[in-house]
Parts: sequence; structure tokens; C-alpha cells
Amino acid sequence: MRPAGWSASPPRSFRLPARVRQADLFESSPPLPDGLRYQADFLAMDEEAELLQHIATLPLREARYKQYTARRRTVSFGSGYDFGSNALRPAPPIPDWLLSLRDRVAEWIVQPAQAFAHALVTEYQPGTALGWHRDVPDFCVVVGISLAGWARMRFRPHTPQAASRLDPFALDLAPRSAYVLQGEARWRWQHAVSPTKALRYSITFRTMAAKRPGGKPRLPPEPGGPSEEGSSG
Ligand SMILES: O=C(O)CCC(=O)C(=O)O
Repeated sequence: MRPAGWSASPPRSFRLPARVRQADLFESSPPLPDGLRYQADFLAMDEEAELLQHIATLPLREARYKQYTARRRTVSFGSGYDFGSNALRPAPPIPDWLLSLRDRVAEWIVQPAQAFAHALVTEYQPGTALGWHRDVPDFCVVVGISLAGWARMRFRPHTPQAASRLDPFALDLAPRSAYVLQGEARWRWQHAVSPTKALRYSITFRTMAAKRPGGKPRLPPEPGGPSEEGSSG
């Protein structure tokens, strides 16, 4: 059951205030929420180039969210998420060329590599955005790698109640950087990607949420555990 005071979707009036702090990751900036980590230069340029060559061969398709077809194009591995039926669906296995990157991601955040059973490759043509969302509860930890262009990822509290205490902020994602969303950053915050200025790709790896008997994802032991949600898959 969802704790009182936490709504499935923010009311219309819940908008990002005009002043958004930029998380510039220097000591003087306010701390990032627990569970959000950012690593510049996670990949070398030749590794990025090799990944982009593989991505160029993928059958990317516009992502579908119920009646809405997004501009961003994606391909899922391991499992995908069908927003029509709100359920996971089978997807081709994670290809070999992504496995060493998955190993590196797993080592970075000290998780077993096999726990990352899902990978999503996403293309953002210039001007492509991703709206506010919290990832579906079927997934747990999210790690994203940025390739080619920059992106600005914005964060706001998941509920209007929390918005009175916590300021929204933005994180600029450099090409070849990595970020992780887990814990508070994963469950108590929403994120969005501003329209990209240049072609960008991301590779996101996700662990699967533990399941309750009956197959529904087990909620994390904190207020605001997953309920509704947006993108991914
Ligand atoms: O492209 C990214 O790094 C963000 C992806 C994302 O938020 C999602 O797929 O849910």
C-alpha cells in the first residue's frame, strides 16, 4: 500500500520553479540526494567510438507509451517494458558487446553483473526530450552511460509535499560519463531530460526489483515506494 501523502502522479500545478540549482559537483554545491552518483570520463574515447559503431547496427524504434509515441528511439535487451499492458515483456539477451560495459558498471557500484538483467539503448536526435518520470517499479537500480552529445538531466521531488523542502536541480551529463540512481535518488525524485542540443545516445542498465508472491514488484522499505511510473524499457 502506498503511504499517505504520496500521490501517484503530481498535480498539474507541480511545476519546476524558475530557479533550478545546477549540481556542479564541486564541494561548494549542495549535496546530491543519497543514491545519485556521477562519474565523468567513465569511458575512454575509443570505447565510446566502438559502442557507437555497435549502436549504429541496432533496430532502434520510437518508444511507445500507451497512445503516445515518443521521439526518442530505443531498443531493449534482457527484458522490455510494455506501457500498453504495464508489464515486462521478453527481449533479446544483452549482446556480447555490452557485457564488458555491464561488468564495469557492476564493479563501479559493487553489484553482481548478472543483477543488471536489463539494458536499454536510447537515441536522442537533437531537440529530443524525455518527460518527468520515475522509472517503473519492476526495475530497481539504474545506471546510465552517455555517448556522443551532452544532456541536461533535471531532478524534482516525486511529491509536491517533498517539493516544499527540497529544491529541484539539474545535472549536466557529459559524453562518456556515467550516473547511478538508487535509494532516495531513485524512489523519491523524478527525473527528466531537457531537449538535447546534439545527437546523444544513452545506455542504461537496470537491476530487477524483488518480486512479492503473485508477481508484483516488492516496494522498497521507505515512504514513497514505487507506484506509478514513466519511462524505461
Ligand atoms: O537517457 C538517459 O540517460 C535517461 C534515461 C531515462 O531516464 C529512462 O530511460 O528512464
